[in-house]
Amino acid sequence: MANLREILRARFPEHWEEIRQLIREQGDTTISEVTVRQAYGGMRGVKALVCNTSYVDPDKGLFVRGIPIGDLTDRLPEEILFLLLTGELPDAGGLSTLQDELTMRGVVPSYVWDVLEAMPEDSHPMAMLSMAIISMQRESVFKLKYEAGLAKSEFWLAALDDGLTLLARLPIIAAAIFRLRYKRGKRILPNPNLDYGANFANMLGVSEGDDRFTKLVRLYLVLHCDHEGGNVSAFTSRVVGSALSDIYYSLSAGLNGLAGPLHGLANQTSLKYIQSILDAFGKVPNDKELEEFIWATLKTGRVIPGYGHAVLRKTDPRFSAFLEFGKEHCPDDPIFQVVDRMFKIVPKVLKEHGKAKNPWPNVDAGSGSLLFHFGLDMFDFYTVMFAVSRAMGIVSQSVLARGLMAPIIRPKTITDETLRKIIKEKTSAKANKS
Ligand code: AMX
Repeated sequence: MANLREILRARFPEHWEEIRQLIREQGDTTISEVTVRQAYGGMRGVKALVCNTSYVDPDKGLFVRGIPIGDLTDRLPEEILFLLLTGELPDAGGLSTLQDELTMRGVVPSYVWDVLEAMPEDSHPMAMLSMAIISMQRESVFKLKYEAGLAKSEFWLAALDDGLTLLARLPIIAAAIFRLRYKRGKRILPNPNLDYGANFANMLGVSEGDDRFTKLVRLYLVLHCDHEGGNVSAFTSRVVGSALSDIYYSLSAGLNGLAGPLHGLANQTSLKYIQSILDAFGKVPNDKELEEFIWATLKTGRVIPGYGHAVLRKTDPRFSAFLEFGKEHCPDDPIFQVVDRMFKIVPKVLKEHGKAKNPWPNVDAGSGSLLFHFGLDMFDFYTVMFAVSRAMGIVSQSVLARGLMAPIIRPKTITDETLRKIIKEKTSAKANKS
């Protein structure tokens, strides 16, 4: 039986030695250069960090440990977590051991409910989630053991302990936020006989007994699990974790970034936009009407939510998976029909508009419409769903960073003045050469 900890314990020293050797032999080899545009442009495309949990191919989308995300859509979220951490899918024994461990750790301390209940009624659910996570920091095993003099080679084990506890608690906390924030009644207790995704679906208390909703929640958790290490949430968590702040601090920080409109909030904005289309026309608009609506949005200087991406240059396969799900399970839903029609119209308009480097849909273009169909009708909550899934990637990246002794992250910044000086020196050196 492949056990998570045994695999990691065997792998880390070997992997660490490989990295050390590479640094010894090739440490000065250049892998990326930075242009002026990149220095001012959010470091887009600068290859300056290694992330092994996943990779985003601009044309093919997300690969989790080398497997295209489209080939993982029938897997359970727990299998994906195992894959993210170890690089391999679990066998039946490895899966059930992990599931048992998550069930065992899935107990939320009562003070978390006190914290959430004390928050103002109009708090954003993402602020509530972040607050719940940070309130539990006092329980960090990493922090306790570090203070007691934990050996560096054992950092990952304590990080994994914290990570699994957090992951086990997150769906329970997220579902409770949904029920508390939107006055949906009492919390629903976790059911130890259900898998991670089914349990989350059940605790939300919508579409009860509808197998399609359970499938959607599992799919949602799988598709959002990770997206390399340079996106805002993963990168933020990574930077915070590199100071050896524990996973409670680093996950909470990363999720604060996920809450931004250009990142994880886009699924909420995207559905709001779709609803505004339905409101404007009182029906699903035809192609011509929709095209005019899209142009009108662009002319006011706004972006089309759910379209474009910093790395992707083709349709996001995660969007395709949701589209397929919608076509199978709710083809007659007007909101889903707008999603489908936008896919036909928006890329054409964005290409003509000529600004966005990627005119194709990202994951957020369709996910909200499906959640809405099954009764998750509070848009503000969608980023929390995203967060529960993305936490798997962030926790995995953090365990790997500790296992591979990642140092503190500290890139160099320069002033406008220094930058101009560098340009001047380069230009005159070039002129002298010719
Ligand atoms: N609609 C209209 N214009 C868009 C656009 C869109 N969907 N996407 C990009 N553009 C514009 C940009 O605003 C920018 O305009 P500017 O030069 O006037 O500032 C120009 O095209 C170039 O941008 P880019 O290099 O193509 O994109 P980026 O890497 O700077 O940003 C992203 C990427 C996702 C923030 C951007 O495409 C966007 O705002 N999309 C809409 C919001 C969204 O869907 N976000 C979700 C992303 C996925 C995620 O993290 N969940």
